[in-house]
Amino acid sequence: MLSAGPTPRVSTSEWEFTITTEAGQAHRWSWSDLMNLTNEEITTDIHCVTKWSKLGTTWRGVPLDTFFEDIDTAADYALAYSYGGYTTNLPLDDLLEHRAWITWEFDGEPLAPEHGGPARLLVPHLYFWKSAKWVRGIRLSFEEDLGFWETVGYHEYGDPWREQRYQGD
Ligand SMILES: Nc1nc2c(c(=O)[nH]1)N[C@H]1C(S)=C(S)[C@@H](COP(=O)(O)O)O[C@H]1N2
Ligand SMILES: [Mo]
Repeated sequence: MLSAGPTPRVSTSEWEFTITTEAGQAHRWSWSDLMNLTNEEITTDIHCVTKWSKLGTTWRGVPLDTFFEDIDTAADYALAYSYGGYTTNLPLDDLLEHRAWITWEFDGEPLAPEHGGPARLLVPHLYFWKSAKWVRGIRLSFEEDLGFWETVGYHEYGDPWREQRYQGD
């Protein structure tokens, strides 16, 4: 499982990132907004559900905490969605406390389109299918809407340490 479809080509000039609250309020960031936020370097291991792991990968990005600073929400769940139509669900808490980032650099280079460029979600403490490439936004809700792989039987949470690959694991 790498990409569930063709690689979308999204230029930074058209790229936008939107967080929509459960009340339907939309907050948007352009590429230049993103570049103006304080970013950080992230060094982390990543775990694919098909058993490979990559140790000590380096990324640059903005923690989701920054985007959520001005967002008024009581939602428990988030659905990340991408250019190209991919979706994946996560508890909102898992996006906070510097555990998730919007990233655009991998090993010191701009993120290649195949790997989610211009920007992808990075949530290294969960299986890598949660790290939506070509991320376009996050929708918040009180109920958990399942994403692309979760709808076809992958685990709704996906903790690699508990090997939560499939529903019921
Ligand atoms: N938009 C989108 N994001 C996605 C996927 C996808 O198909 N589409 N696949 C997921 C899966 S299953 C994996 S393992 C990783 C692969 O990331 P990579 O291509 O950078 O290795 O992206 C995740 N994010
Ligand atoms: Mo995967």
